[in-house]
Amino acid sequence: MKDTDHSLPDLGFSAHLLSQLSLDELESMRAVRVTEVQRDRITTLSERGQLEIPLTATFPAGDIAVGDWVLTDTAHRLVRILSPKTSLHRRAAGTDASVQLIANNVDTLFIVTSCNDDFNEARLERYLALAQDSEITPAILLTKADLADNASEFQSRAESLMEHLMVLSLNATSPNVAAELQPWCGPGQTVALVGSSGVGKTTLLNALTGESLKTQGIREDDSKGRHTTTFRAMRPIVNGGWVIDTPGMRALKLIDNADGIAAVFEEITDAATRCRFADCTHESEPGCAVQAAIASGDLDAARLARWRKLLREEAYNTESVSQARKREKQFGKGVSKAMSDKQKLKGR
Ligand SMILES: Nc1nc2c(ncn2[C@@H]2O[C@H](COP(=O)(O)OP(=O)(O)O)[C@@H](O)[C@H]2O)c(=O)[nH]1
Ligand SMILES: [Mg+2]
Repeated sequence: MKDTDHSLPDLGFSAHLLSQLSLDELESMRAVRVTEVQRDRITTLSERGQLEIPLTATFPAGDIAVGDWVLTDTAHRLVRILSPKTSLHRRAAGTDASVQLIANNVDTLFIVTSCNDDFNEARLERYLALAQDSEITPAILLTKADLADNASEFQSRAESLMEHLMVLSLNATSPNVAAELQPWCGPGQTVALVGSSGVGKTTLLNALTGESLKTQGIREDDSKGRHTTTFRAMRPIVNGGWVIDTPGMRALKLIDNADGIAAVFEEITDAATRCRFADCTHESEPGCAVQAAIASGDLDAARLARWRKLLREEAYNTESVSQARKREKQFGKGVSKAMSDKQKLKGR
């Protein structure tokens, strides 16, 4: 990354972050933005340029996300992580029931899919719920519109996934693409790219940053371990703003996103308020407004099925993470009790 000067507003510093600093901190500390998180250190950027800060046990890598703002003291030590305005996180992949931070302080989530078999309503709804829940503006980027003869069909299918949803059909390889995305970029703005392998994320990233990272076809975040060495990083956009690439976001498991799901499926949540029974399951109860909407063609049965599935999944993920946390806590208590018993024995 170039070591150019960036003002705090250009870096995305906002009132939300400023309000977290005391007068003392304002005078003696520096707020810096995290552009890369490695296992043992973070790379940050401030008005004074780039700075690498070693991580310590107090601030392990798992607690800091790309896009975070942190406070540093005069010796460039990490003092505090400022509470982010928005936070993208998911349930970690695999059986390990933990939460994984993806990126913080993102303003717009570019959900990238292509006008081909990659297009999958259920997956897009999942990303939309994630964005809604984090209060990040979502925009769907439909790449490879140049290769499809039915791009407008994909466009309208995408638009039907949520009220007032911004959908852009584009050719990610065209020289105009950065200009087309400009409305969401600009000084102080942070965008993140999510989507499956092969949909054009690296191509878009290169267009936005003017860099030329290698495009990878479909192998980049293959679950079979053929990972490339790409890591999450925040990069400057040519005409201002920042873009965060999120490699390895293929298996997206939602957690604590019930509100986001309700917002994406607003027409179902709305209809449900008109059901005769408050605990209506929308299966076969009399007076079910959701089933009535399906019968009248106002609601798509497939969409209802996807809503149910997503809700079930989300509940399962949220529950297993909270169970795991409880177990960890109990284990922790057991350990500290054993320790204090030991101390008592020693003291005798
Ligand atoms: N024709 C065309 N090719 C595209 C488009 N977007 C991506 N590609 C090509 O698709 C392949 C995968 O792109 P890449 O950016 O590596 O996808 P990523 O895995 O999401 O990072 C590359 O060969 C790109 O040139 C598009 O809109 N139109
Ligand atoms: Mg890529």
